[in-house]
Amino acid sequence: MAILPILVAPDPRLKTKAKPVEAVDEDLRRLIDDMLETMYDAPGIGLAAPQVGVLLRLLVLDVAGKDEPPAPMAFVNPEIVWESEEMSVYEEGCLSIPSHYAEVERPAQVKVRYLDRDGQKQEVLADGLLATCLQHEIDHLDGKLFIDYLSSLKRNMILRKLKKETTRETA
Ligand code: GNR
Ligand code: NI
Repeated sequence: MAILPILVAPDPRLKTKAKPVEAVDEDLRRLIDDMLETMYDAPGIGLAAPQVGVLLRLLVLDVAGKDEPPAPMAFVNPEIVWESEEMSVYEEGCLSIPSHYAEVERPAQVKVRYLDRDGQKQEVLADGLLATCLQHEIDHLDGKLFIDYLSSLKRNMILRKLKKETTRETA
């Protein structure tokens, strides 16, 4: 297992549409395990492959509460096949946008079709934090970040700050 470096915006790889996974094999399962270890270490409740520089349609998450046992999940080639008309608002953060948080409105429920880590077809009807997190992660696979839902004024303010911090670190 390994902890992978997480890309921070603005990085062009975070704006790129990821390609479907072609085979759920041992190499992919190793990547899934490394992504889970990276997510728990961060710590975060979700992580999409493009955030670690791998442009594949793959994400991991664990939305179990503090007092619950860990519930790691992996979604390969996930697709939203239904979304509710009802919307819900969550305060979102992103490991690729450190220290910035904002309320985002999304469908309250979604049905997602995907392959699990054994390559088996699965479907989940998600609500609550799982629905929000799945949509946030699937957005990453399409090169979309939660700041893309904010006004351009707020988005550019955040991006300017992140850029400044990155320049300082590499100076
Ligand atoms: O750790 C995370 N928390 C979070 C909180 C609200 C909505 C979405 C998320 S996902 C985020 C980790 C991350 O950046 N995943 O891409
Ligand atoms: Ni994110």
